[in-house]
Amino acid sequence: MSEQIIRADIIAADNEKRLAALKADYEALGAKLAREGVGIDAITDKVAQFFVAVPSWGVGTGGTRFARFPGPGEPRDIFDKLDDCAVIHQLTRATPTVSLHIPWDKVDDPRRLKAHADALGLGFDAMNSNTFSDAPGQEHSYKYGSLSHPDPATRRQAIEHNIECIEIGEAIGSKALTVWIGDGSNFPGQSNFTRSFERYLDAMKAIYKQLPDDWRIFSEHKMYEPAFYSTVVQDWGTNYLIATELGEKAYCLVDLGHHAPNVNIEMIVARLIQFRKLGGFHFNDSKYGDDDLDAGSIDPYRLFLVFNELVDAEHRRADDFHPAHMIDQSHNVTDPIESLIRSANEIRRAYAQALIVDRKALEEYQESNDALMASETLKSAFRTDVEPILAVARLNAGGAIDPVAAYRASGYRKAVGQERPAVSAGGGGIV
Ligand SMILES: [Mn+2]
Repeated sequence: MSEQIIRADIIAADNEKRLAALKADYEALGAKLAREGVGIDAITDKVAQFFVAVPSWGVGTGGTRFARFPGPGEPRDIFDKLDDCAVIHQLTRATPTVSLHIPWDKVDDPRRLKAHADALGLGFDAMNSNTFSDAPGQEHSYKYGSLSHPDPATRRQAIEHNIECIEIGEAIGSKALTVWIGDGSNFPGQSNFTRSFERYLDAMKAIYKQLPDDWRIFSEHKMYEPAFYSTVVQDWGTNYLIATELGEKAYCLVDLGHHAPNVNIEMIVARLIQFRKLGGFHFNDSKYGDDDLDAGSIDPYRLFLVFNELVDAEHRRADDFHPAHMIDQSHNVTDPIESLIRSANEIRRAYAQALIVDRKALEEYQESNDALMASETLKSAFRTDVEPILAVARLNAGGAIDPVAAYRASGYRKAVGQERPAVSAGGGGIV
């Protein structure tokens, strides 16, 4: 039995207030879905088995390029971060794993991380390396790049850091490494596109060689920022080339915020699935750039359309299809725990809506060129309020019917605000 941070009676009391209404709503939705030939309990079971990893850096207050406004009770170290992650999972039952960031989450002995996570009933998802900022005391600076840096010693240092991330990951049960680099240039002529990419590929091959057989490596593309003219791994095409060059354990990671506005991300997802190179996601939402807002908060339809591709792939049993689901967000004006609870729910909502799409009808409309009804088939699923399904999935697994309400009722933020004195560091930020 894992340690429960929020008292069970607080969750039970909040659930009790909402139970009768939920039962009625679930029954009504069940009747509606039954008329459409969909069994609600099967959907609820699938939703309950859908999980998404929380980023350790997401539980601290992030910031912008201009300022950071710390909130009360911010985690002081990775152990506090794991406690906050456990609260999210306890209430949502959707986030049993945490994705770590090295060196932000580095401790003297990784077995301490494992022991703390075990006690909380948490596991670890992909490890994230950091060669986009300089750690205190490191010999070579990443100001002008890391894995693609012109200086071989700087590249070597970046390679070794990634290998260290794998070693820490092995000690705590992780099975994947995510590599995102900030390498690029700010001005035309500053760097040679071809030589930079050659150096990057060579460095990634050196990391790949050290990857255990049962691990995967995810490369993450991003159009711009911190570099504003060119970026070495700037789009999914380059990312696909990387994954192909490296080998069968290499996959592409899609961060929803790392594309130009209006890019058809769901189509990128479909392409990567088709060619067996979709490694996973960093879920978040954005309006202008890499805004790192809560998943589904700006464009829930886009999130649904991404999940429509995932469920389509699941439905036709696509080859080598087992994407990692992770959140990557930065919270500037909300309580990070509340934002992550909301995102986990929104991600499950998109999944549930995609599950109730009438795929047979959709295919028939596609084959007969009935554009209106094909589009309407998706819209009809998207319009369905699946909240009762999400709430019952949480409730049956021991979570909260309304996780944000239960969290607020628990007074957790106030309590950790008293226990944890404000710190200036802590490794938040936008990645
Ligand atoms: Mn990301």
